[in-house]
Amino acid sequence: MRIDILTLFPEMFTSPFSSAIFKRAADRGLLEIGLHNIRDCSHDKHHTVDDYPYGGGAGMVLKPEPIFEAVEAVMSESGAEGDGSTTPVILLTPQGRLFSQRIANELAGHDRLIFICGHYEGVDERVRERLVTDEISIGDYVLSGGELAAMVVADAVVRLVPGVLGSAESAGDESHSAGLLEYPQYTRPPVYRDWPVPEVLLSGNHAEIAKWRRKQAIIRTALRRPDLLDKANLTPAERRLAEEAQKL
Ligand code: 6GU
Repeated sequence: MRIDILTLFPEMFTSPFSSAIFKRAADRGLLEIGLHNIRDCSHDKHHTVDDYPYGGGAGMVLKPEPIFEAVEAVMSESGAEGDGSTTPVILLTPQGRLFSQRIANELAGHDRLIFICGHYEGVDERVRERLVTDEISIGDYVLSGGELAAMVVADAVVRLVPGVLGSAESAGDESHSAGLLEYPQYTRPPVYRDWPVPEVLLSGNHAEIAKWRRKQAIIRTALRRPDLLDKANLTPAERRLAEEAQKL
């Protein structure tokens, strides 16, 4: 997978991208990241990237020319996607669709992604209308720019690329992928300060352990994120368990 990121602050990405998941993916040859300073595509002598909004009002607006040129440069650098589908050009903005595991899965199906990090009061609407194919927000709060959001989205997507996670990990069994929160986890010691690990986990009975974990995941989801239960695949007995948990 190749991810190109257009930003006014490329240096924000250097530390996160040189550790953990991103480093691992790059070291394995599964990820290439291109960081591009939008300012490099501004041609006037002051390297202007923003301007006053037409119609007046507070704040500045990112100009269209540097963003169009940066995307066009990146696109022609390495062409379209091998599978013929169009490369998503994603604007990170609080006005976008709310990011989710489903969207992460969707994006992980592409060979290439282009992220544009919005800033200031916004970007010229022609960027949205004529260049961007998707707009994503990571939640209902306001960040000062799209950079941290781009990192969040990139992390969630990159870990879904086959081979990035070790075989021991794998993205299949964790929170949200089954529509439920993850079950409680324990490791050694078996008793810490009088607090024992649940007996069943030490039993070696894998069927019982799987049953216990499923039950815990349902109870935890019912208590913390009942909104997720509607979309979770529960048997009638599991639905009753969830309803009982919610009464507690
Ligand atoms: Cl993608 N950008 C900004 N500036 N704020 C946000 C966001 C994005 N997602 C949530 N808040």
